[in-house]
Formats: sequence, C-alpha cells, structure tokens
Amino acid sequence: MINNKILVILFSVFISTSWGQIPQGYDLWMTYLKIENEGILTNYRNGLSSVYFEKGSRVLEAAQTELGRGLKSMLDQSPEISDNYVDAKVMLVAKRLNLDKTILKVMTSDINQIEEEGFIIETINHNGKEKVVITANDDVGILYGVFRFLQLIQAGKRLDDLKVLDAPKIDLRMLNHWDNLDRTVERGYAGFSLWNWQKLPEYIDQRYIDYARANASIGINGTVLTNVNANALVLTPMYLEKVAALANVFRAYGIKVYLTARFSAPMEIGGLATADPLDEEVQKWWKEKAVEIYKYIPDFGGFLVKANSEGQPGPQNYNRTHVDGANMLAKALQPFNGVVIWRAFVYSEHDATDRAKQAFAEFVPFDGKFMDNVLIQSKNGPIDFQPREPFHPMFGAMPNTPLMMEFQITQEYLGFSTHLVFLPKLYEEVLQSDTYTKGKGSTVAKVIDGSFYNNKLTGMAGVSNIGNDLNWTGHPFAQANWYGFGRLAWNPNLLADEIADEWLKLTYSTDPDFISLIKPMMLNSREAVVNYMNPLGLHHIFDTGHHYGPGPWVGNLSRPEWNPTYYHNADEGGIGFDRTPGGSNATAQYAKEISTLINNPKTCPEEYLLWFHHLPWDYQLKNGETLWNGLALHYQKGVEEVKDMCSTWESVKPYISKDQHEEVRMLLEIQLKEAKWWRDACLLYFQSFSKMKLPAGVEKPKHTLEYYQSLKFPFAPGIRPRWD
Ligand code: GCW
Repeated sequence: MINNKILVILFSVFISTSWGQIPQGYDLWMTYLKIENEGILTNYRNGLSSVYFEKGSRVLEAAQTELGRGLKSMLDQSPEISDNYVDAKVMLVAKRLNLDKTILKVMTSDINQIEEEGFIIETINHNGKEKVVITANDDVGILYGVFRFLQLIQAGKRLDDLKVLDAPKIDLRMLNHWDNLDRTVERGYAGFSLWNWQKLPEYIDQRYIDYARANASIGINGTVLTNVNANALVLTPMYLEKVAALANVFRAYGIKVYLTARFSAPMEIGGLATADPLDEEVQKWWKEKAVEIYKYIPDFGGFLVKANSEGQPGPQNYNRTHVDGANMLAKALQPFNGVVIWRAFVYSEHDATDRAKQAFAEFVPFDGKFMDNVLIQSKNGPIDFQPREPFHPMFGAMPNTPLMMEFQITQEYLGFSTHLVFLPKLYEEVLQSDTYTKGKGSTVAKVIDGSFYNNKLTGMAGVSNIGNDLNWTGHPFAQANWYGFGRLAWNPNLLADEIADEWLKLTYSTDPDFISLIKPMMLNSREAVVNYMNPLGLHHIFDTGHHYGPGPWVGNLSRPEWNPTYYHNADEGGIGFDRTPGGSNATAQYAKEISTLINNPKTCPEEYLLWFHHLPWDYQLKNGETLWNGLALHYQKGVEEVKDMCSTWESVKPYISKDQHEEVRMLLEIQLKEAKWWRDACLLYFQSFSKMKLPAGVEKPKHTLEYYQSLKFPFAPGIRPRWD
C-alpha cells in the first residue's frame, strides 16, 4: 500500500513537471487565446455584448457556435443572443438580403460587390449607435465572415473601424488526402488517416468536426478523402455510406467531398472485362455509378484521377487519350454538376525523353479538348515537389483549359514532419513566377485564378499533411503550412510574410517582440532547407522509395528517372542536368523571354543553375567561387541557418509555455542533425567526382561516404506497409 502511494505521488509530480499537460496544438490556429490587453478587452466586451444572428441552416448554426466559442475564450464573455433584429444592440450577422434598408444605407462598403462565398465585416453607425455587421450573400459567406472576424479580434483589431470586404479568388480550394483505406497515409508523417472507416458511418469522431472547422476557418471548401493511388472499393456501397457520413459533417462547414476514381474500377468492382473509355458498357457503368453516388451524397464534388502514371491504370491502356478518359467521367458527373480533376503528373518508363518534359508534351496538344467540368491538375513544378523547382511550363501554355495547381503540404521532400519549413514561401515563389505568356506580369497566380483566361472553373489543391497525431501535423509549425495553403487558395496573391504574421498571432502570441524574432526565422526556413538539401538547382537526390535523407549515389533502380544519378549527372567533368537546346531542350517549353535567360548559364538564376545546366566543377559562379566551392558553401550555409534557427528559438523562451518551447526545440535538434547528414553525405559523394578540397569554412564530414551509403531505413514513415 505504502509503496503504491509513493508511486502515485511520484507519478503525479512527474506528470506535472516534466510531461506537462496534454501536448499543445490540437486547437491549431483556433485556440482563441485570451486577450490580455485590458483596453482592447473592454472595447470588445462592450462592443459585443449582444448579437443578432440569422438562423435557418446548419452552416449558420455552425457559424453561430463558432462565434460563441471564440468570444467566450478570448473575452470570457458570452454575448446575449437577441432574436429580435431591431433590439440587437451591437452586432448583426445576417445575409444581406435580410438586412434592414436603413442599415444598408449607412454601410459604406459597396454591398453589391459581395461575391459568392465572400463577406463584408463593417462597423456602422446606425441610429446613433455603433454596430458591427457581418453580411454575405450565402450562408458559407457568413461562416467565413465569422471566422475572419474572430481572427481580427485575436490579432487585436479595434471594433470601431472595421471594414473588410473579401471573397475567394479561386473556386475549388481543396485538400488532397493520400489516405489509404487501411488508414496508412502515403507520404504522411503525422500518424494514421483521420478517417476511421471501420467505425463509420455510425461513429462521428469529434476530429471530423474540428477538421471541418479548421478548413472552413481558412476557406477550404473541398476535400478528396482518398489516395490518388486509388482503391476502387471506396466506390462500393459499403464505403459510400461511410463517405456520406463524413460529407454530412463537412456540409455544415461548406466543404464538399470528392473521391479518387480508379480508372479500372468497372473491372475491379463492376465485373466488366474492360475499362476502355470508349466502350459503351464502361460508359454506362460510370453513369450508373454517378447516379448511385449522388443518392448517397447529393452534393458530391466529383472525382480526382491519377491515370497512366506510375503504374496506375488509365485510358492509354486501351490506346485512348487523357481526353477520352476525362471526358467519359465528366459526362457521367455532368448531370449533377460534379467535376473531374484529372492529374497531369504523368511520365512513362517507355519514354526516354527528359521526365521534366513529359506532362507538357502529353497535355498541351489537348488544350481546349476537355469538357467544361474537367480541370487539369498540375504539380507546381515539372518534376515532383522538390525543395525548389522552376514553375511547371504547362501554366500559361493551355489557355483553353482550366489548370488547377497542386502543391504538396506534406513534406515528402522537405524533411518530413521533423523539419521546420514554412512552405508558403515556396508557394509564393511559384505563384508569383512570371510565365510571360501574355507578356510581362503573366504570373502563375493569374493563370490559375482565371483572371487571365476567364476560366469557368478555377482550383488549387494541397496534398494534406494531416494525420491523427494529437497536433494534426506532427510538427507544430507544419500547421502553418496547412494554414498558409488555405490562405493562398483563397487569395493566391497573399504574401508569405502576411501569412506568417497571421498564423503566429493566432497560434502562439501577438507579442510584437516574439513575432519579430520568429517571423524571419519562418520566412528563411525554406531557403535553409534548399541549401542543406538541394542547392543551386539540384533535385531528386533523395534516398530511394521513402525519400528520407540523401541518396545521390542511387543509380540502380529499374526506371532511369527514379534514379538520383539521372538528375544530377555528376561525373568528373561536372554536374547538373542539361536542359538547354544542347541537352534535353526542356527550356523550349517556356516562353521565349524565359528560355533565352535560362539557356545561358551566365543569365540563368543561380538557384536553377544545375536544373538547366551541366557545368564543370571549376565553372565560375557570380560571386567568383568555383561551382564546387559554391556548392559546398551552400550546404554549409544551410547547416548554419538551422543553427541560427535553434538559437532564435532559444531566445523566445519567455514568450511561450515550456511545453511549446521544448517540443520545437527537440525537433530543431533533429533538423540540425539531418542538415549535417545531408551536407556531409552529398559533399563526400560529389567530391568523389570533383576531386577538389572542401573550401575554408566548410566543416569536415563526421563519417566516411561508405558509412552514409550504408544507412538503411526500412521503416521510414510515409510508404505503404507491405503485409506480405
Ligand atoms: O512524388 C510521388 C510520390 C508518390 C505519389 C506521386 C503522385 C501518390 O512519391 O508517393 O503518389 O508522387 O503524386 O502521384
């Protein structure tokens, strides 16, 4: 007994000191931190003491609940909810059509400018009283308005002069989950899939609701539940019933559900002998499947398809084209306003041309041939979500086809969930790249938001980094990537700087000293990872399969373009992939203004140097260093930058809780260790060709090249486990 008591006491001491409470982070950027500033608090409390909130739908109910939750938590106040519109003293949340004429008159925002899903938040003076009005044309606009309002309060904006008119610039703002039905997540580093298929449809996990809230809070309005390497079973009644239960939860937050359609499904679950898109039986099968799906989910969004890519079945198996395949599915979904999102991530083992050229070559000739409810989804760069790639030349080259952007939020090639890398910096770089297709200023953002070509449909997808880890994303700062993706899908012209600012205030602290220390660290983190992994345009030199850590020496895989050696081409003569007219001529896929620049190594931006050129080790860089020295110094710089991140993090101890601090501190240690690993392994390997000494300032590697080559990680996360 006595022993037990001692044990209990010891245990509780242990819990309260070293383990702390439940790890922070479940609430994401919706923690609704208590406002500490007394002046602001009083302003809010008075200004929000009574609210009129229009009723009538589940979306409005969700919005009202959220408002209550946020105000309670930030102000410790539950405003009186008045049913009577006229009585409401200080705040009105209602659709514009239902607003009183006298109110409409005093609003200074141009109320006719509210677009679909958009909203106005404005402080007005009505009959001598100040009131905050949140209004929209549709329910989801109100929901978005409420979330924005709460974010403004958290950021400390005063109530007296609110005036925000905002609307999404892109129609489909979606997460793509690469979640398998066995709950593993391809390239997932934050646990297992959120979707508990076994317990659905009866059991609704609170996580589904919180997931929907988080997405709605940043304007995400679509989710693809399943992996693009698809399993046809999700289209069978047993699963559709479960999908319907999720769709039902998400509907209250303005989110539509989409599924991946395995092209061979008519054979696998339909018993047909073929999946040929021109076969009438096949067409009929998909039409009937669509009817069936819409019975379960009346607002089903549509299909996402990976076809004829990395072994996935597709129309080319029957000598048909992407157009045949996509349009067949589009016809089946058209009666229900569903869309087909057809991926352009294709490359073939039968095609010896530069992989970077293949998607463009396969799709551009089909410009204008797809049905109106088809979008072509292209990754941001022509290879595969590398730490840095030039923008995909398809953007701007298909004026008659809606092109949808696919970014990767999960960090397959960016340090999994242990490296702090603020991805909006990467997204911004891509979105602000100039395609020159309609002269200077033809940014990728303009291509995808439709302002250029007046696309009927526009979209942006992010491959999710979410799993069932307590904090959703593994690394607390990876939450910022989910957040930032949503914000950029809403407005592709937002700057990474603004996004970092918003996220930090909502997540950690509004203290300006804290922000001024941490924001620069976030903004530089992407460049740091480029430096310690893939500097000067190097790419795809990751260890094979799991992509964990460096593997530039890998050269024995069956498909040439799976080998890092294919991409860096290092030999005694030099390093890099020649994509100029003397090489693969991939540069010709870009507008003249760009190709002229990048074809010449002297004018090619150095961050893309080895992406486009094969150059001798003693090639002189702009700063006068040899290519070899420059490479080594970049690797070293990356390591130094992570060291700086560690010391910056040390300096913010006073601003956050011990647990919050400790969590990121430990992760940064891993990042530093791995940055050194990348530097040492890559430099030793490339040195075996350059035969040159490491320049001054670059630390000596700890181990031999053989040591780094011997490292194996059979259980690295993110690959589908094989049970056989
Ligand atoms: O980069 C590759 C990934 C695969 C992924 C594929 C794709 C879902 O390594 O895991 O498959 O891209 O985007 O289809």
